[in-house]
This record gives sequence, C-alpha cells and structure tokens, in this order.
Amino acid sequence: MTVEAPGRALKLEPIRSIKKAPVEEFYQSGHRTCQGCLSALPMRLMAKAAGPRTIVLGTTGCMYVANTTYMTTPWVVPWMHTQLGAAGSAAVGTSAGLKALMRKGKMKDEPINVIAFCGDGGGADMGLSAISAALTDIEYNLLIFLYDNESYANTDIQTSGQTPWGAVTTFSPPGKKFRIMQRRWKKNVPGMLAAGHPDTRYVASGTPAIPVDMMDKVRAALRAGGPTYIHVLDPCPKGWHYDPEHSNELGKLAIETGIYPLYEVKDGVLNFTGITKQIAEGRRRRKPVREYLEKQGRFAHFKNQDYAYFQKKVDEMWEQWIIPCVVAFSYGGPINITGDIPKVRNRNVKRENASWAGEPGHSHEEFAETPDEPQEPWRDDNELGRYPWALPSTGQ
Ligand SMILES: Cc1ncc(C[n+]2csc(CCOP(=O)(O)OP(=O)(O)O)c2C)c(N)n1
Ligand code: SF4
Ligand SMILES: [Mg+2]
Repeated sequence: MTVEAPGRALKLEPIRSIKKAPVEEFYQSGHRTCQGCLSALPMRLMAKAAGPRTIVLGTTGCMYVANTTYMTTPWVVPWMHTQLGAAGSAAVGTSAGLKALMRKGKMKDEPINVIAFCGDGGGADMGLSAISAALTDIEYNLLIFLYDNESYANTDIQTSGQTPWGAVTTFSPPGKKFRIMQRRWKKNVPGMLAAGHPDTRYVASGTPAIPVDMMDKVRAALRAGGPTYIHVLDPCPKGWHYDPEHSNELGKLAIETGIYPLYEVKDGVLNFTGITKQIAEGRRRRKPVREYLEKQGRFAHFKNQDYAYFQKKVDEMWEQWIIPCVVAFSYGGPINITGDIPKVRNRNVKRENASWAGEPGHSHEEFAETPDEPQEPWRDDNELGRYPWALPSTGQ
C-alpha cells in the first residue's frame, strides 16, 4: 500500500546531462572548506538540483563550521544549523511546521523542499535513530542527505562507523604492536535504511564525483514525496591524505573498484545506476581495490595481506550478498509459499567479473599462500588470545 504524503512535491524533471543543469547557484562562494573538499561539492549540487523553493537544515560538522565562519555563509536558500544527531528530527519538525502553517493559512500553500543534511558521524552513528524515525513518518515530505567523508572530520578525523577497515584516523594510528587499529567493516547504511523502511519511497546512494547521477537522485527523492534518504560518498583530502586534485578521481575509483555501489530503491524496486549497473550486469570488470587504496595516505601502512583482506571483503559483497553490495546476507532457503515469488535481480554475479581474476598481484588467495606476515592481517604478534579483547578502545 502506498500512502500519499499530504502536501505537494515539486515537479523536478531529471537533468540527465551536465549541460542541462541549472546555472543558478544556491550554495555559493564564501565557505572555508579545504581545497578539493568533496563534501562541499554535493552541497552545491544538491542545492542546484533542488532549486530556490528549498529549506536546508544541517547538523554540526565541516559543512556547518566551515560554512558559517565569521558571519558569512554560502547558502542562498534558507538554512538552519541543528544539533549533531538531529537531522531526522529537524527534518520532521520543519516539514510538520510548514504543513501546520499552510493548513492554518498563515503562509501560502505551496510545495517546499525540506532537506536535512548530516555527516557520517552525525547521521550514520549519532543520529541514526532519528533518521530511522523520520523514514517511518510517511506523512511528511523530506529528504535526509548524508554526506559521508568517512570520519568525524571537523574535530580532526576521528573514526566513525563509516571509516573503512584499516584506515588511519586520529583514533586509529598504526603502532608497533598492531598495524591495523580500525578493524570494523564499514556499516552499510543506505542498504540498512532501504531494507528496514519499506514505506520509504526513495533511498539512493551517490557521489559528487558523478554529479549528474547525484543531482538526478536528489530530484527523484524530492519528487517522490514522503520521507526519503540519499547517501553520498565524499573524498576528503585532509582525512584521506591525498593531493586535493585527485578528489574526483578517488570518488570514481570507489565505484569502479566496487567498494561503494551506486543504486536507487524506488517504491520497493532496486536498480543499480551508472558504473555499478555495468559491473552488476557483467559489462564491466571491477578494478582491484588496491588501485583505490594505495592512492590514499590513510592506507599507506597496508601490506600485501591487508590489500588482499580488503579485496576479499569486497568480493564477498559482490558474490555472497543476496543483492550485491545492498543486502548483507545470503539466503539459506528453501521458500515454500504460494503466490508470486519476487525476482531477485542481479544476483550471482559471475566470479569471472571479479576485479582481480586472472590479474597477477591482486588475488587474495595468491597472497594467502605466501604471506609475508601472520595470517591475521590486523596482528603482528600472532597471539590469538589477545585479540581483540585486550585492546584499548579505538574511539566513540
Ligand atoms: C552532541 C555533540 N557531540 C559532539 C560534538 C563535537 N563535534 C562537532 S562536529 C563533530 C564531527 C561530526 O562528524 P560528521 O558528522 O561526520 O561531520 P564532518 O565533521 O565529518 O563533516 C563533532 C564530534 C557536537 N558538536 N555535539
Ligand atoms: S576536513 Fe575534509 S570534509 Fe572537512 S572541509 Fe576539509 S576536505 Fe572537507
Ligand atoms: Mg564525517
């Protein structure tokens, strides 16, 4: 059953080509983000796609602090800061407030976009429950836009639930005893939110490195009505340790290696988009994850077996998850129900499509046979009894 969200959604047509993107900017110069910051770019693209009838709310983080220094702001549309962790509640409150004012005739009854952005720390960790609650409030039109720079960047790059396995942060420096201090695999937030909120009409993943895809997803979310969610991966030169000129290249490599998939779930139907769609349909091979990881200083301490472990985990996402990279388990079956069994598309991606197949230097099996370190990639002393309980906390 689809319940219409009261209030109209703006009719925003897909952009489809960068040449057809609106020229107006609603997030302008005047911000103080680092050079090459791909968290600022999605703000600009999101505002451009949404247009002038938009209210933006944002939680504490780089996109608050660096955007509101010394009484300056790049926001041309109305913008409000909200607490770290409060994107979901601020979005519901604003949307509910607008509806009430329109119902009482205190303001013109017209469709207005409500977009609440949050970082990975504020959204994927601290504010996850508020986002989840917002995604069940189907009577409100709102978009939660999570910009994921894979750390608590504003407070000097602490580990978040989105920090990749093995990455150096100020909370996870490699040491003499333990080379790998960040041993948690990145939380699958868009997949979790899509799978867990069946009444939400639109959930998508994107990156500003592929701008038209991202802007069209913003428009699709705002058109859909009801509560919606978009997750965007944003390379961060400061936290990921690379020259700012490579931001776009890294965003694209995250997709090409299959580490970060592009997709949208619209009214309960999942579709991969862009490069991810080509990989899922067997028309393109994933690049080895090493091509992405070795360009970033946060992985500079990696040894062969660390690259191999990372590759193995990404291969699992593609080859063992019931919907590759989206739903994080396989199925034990059998099902014995009457009626139509929904088709699960794009599963069982052939192993020949794996990035490293046949390419020397990238097979985790190859390295596993001749390890230059103990088998457990996170350990240097190979004393099983001391992992992981004897370790100090790595943060949060
Ligand atoms: C309740 C609360 N706890 C801690 C802080 C300190 N703080 C401000 S910004 C920030 C980092 C937020 O990380 P993220 O949401 O990922 O945004 P980013 O800085 O990476 O853009 C922290 C911990 C705060 N402002 N409020
Ligand atoms: S620390 Fe990262 S996210 Fe923050 S402003 Fe700099 S590049 Fe952008
Ligand atoms: Mg962050």
